[in-house]
Amino acid sequence: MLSQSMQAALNNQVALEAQSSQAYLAMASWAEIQPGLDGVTEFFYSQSEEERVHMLKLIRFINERGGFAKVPALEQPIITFPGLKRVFEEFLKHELTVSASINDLVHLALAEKDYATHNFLQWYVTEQMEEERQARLLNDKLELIGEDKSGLYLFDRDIMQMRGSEDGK
Ligand code: OFO
Repeated sequence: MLSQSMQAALNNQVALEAQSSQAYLAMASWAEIQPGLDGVTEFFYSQSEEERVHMLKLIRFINERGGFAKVPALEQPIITFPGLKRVFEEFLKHELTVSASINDLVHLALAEKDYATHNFLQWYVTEQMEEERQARLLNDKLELIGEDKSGLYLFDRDIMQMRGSEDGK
């Protein structure tokens, strides 16, 4: 059985994962109407789907442990960007926020001696390490490329191979 405080904290995480899904959906939609960003478009549609799965995993866990998962209201995320660099900066910023939130949850689980939740959260800890690594790498690549058009072409072509592992879904 989840404590009230753990249930509330997990429900906050549900909202954060939903917000991640919305944010990446908006990035996909923005990229889709830019010329030549097919790879980036698919990358963010796929990221958005992954975040929805992360949200669902939490919802199922909360309910299975005797709590009540609250489906959150949706906030409109950032929908337009001055350029690709900003998109990926926001991506990294968002992932760092999610990682910090997961860390707080792990801390709470240990403080409450809720080892079942602690065990459940390890999947998210691993996932966040991978997503942060990927977001940093993509930002570094864009930094190197700068305004070089052929570099951006290759970036867009190669990004699909950088999607998270399939078991990250
Ligand atoms: Fe939910 O995986 Fe990142 O945010």
